[in-house]
Amino acid sequence: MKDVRIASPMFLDRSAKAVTLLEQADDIVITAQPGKGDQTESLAPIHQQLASIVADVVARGDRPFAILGDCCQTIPMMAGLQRSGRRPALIWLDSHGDFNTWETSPSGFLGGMPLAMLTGRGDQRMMQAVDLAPIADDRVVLSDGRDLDPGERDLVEASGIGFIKNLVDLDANTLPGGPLYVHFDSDIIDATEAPAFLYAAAGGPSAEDMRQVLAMLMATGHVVAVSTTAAWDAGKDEDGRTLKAVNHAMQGLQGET
Ligand SMILES: [Mn+2]
Repeated sequence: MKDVRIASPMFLDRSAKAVTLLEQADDIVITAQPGKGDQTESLAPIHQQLASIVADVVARGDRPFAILGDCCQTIPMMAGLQRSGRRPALIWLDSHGDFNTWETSPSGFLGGMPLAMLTGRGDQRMMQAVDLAPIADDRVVLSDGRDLDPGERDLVEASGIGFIKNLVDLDANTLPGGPLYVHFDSDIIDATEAPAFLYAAAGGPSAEDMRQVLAMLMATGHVVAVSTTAAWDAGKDEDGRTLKAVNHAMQGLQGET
């Protein structure tokens, strides 16, 4: 199994420069543009292209390694995996829970909702656009999720997802069995090391802690897909520290196959 890199340089319906900073020369680049309708509907062409590329990569026996502009793009990632017969558990590493619904979200920001959608909660139109069936709660682990909105926290606590508050407590013995899809939102890294995040949350693991946890996950030999969200404003990263911290953490993904 070799890694096949995919870059999806859109932050919802806008272009995401930070993704292009992590791109490599031979990446498969998502080129679809937003379509008609409200914001959720407009993302369908982008998500459909990403899902079909992921399905092709998996069908060839390779591992998709995607650089994403936003966390909603995990939905087409999972859809592509399902389409080619993979049913991985989802390991979601993020300072946020992304477990809001329209009812709990204080801001209405779509990027704060994909993990709820993936588990069958809230608006399911993004799931339906790529024919994705919801993932069972017990096949999902969230860490560290240190910045939850109040209604979102209630939803997480009432759910059956694994919630590991301290990232360094995540270890090979506590992971769900079988194949794993690891999603790493870069904004989990301590913002004192990476000051340009769009939605920074105080505290969190260092880039080096993150590198080690990602390396531990890769070393299980069970990882069938990887994604990273480039969650910073490239225009605000004047000294390049945010890119440097994210690149350091991502070294942990150069793992076993
Ligand atoms: Mn996220």
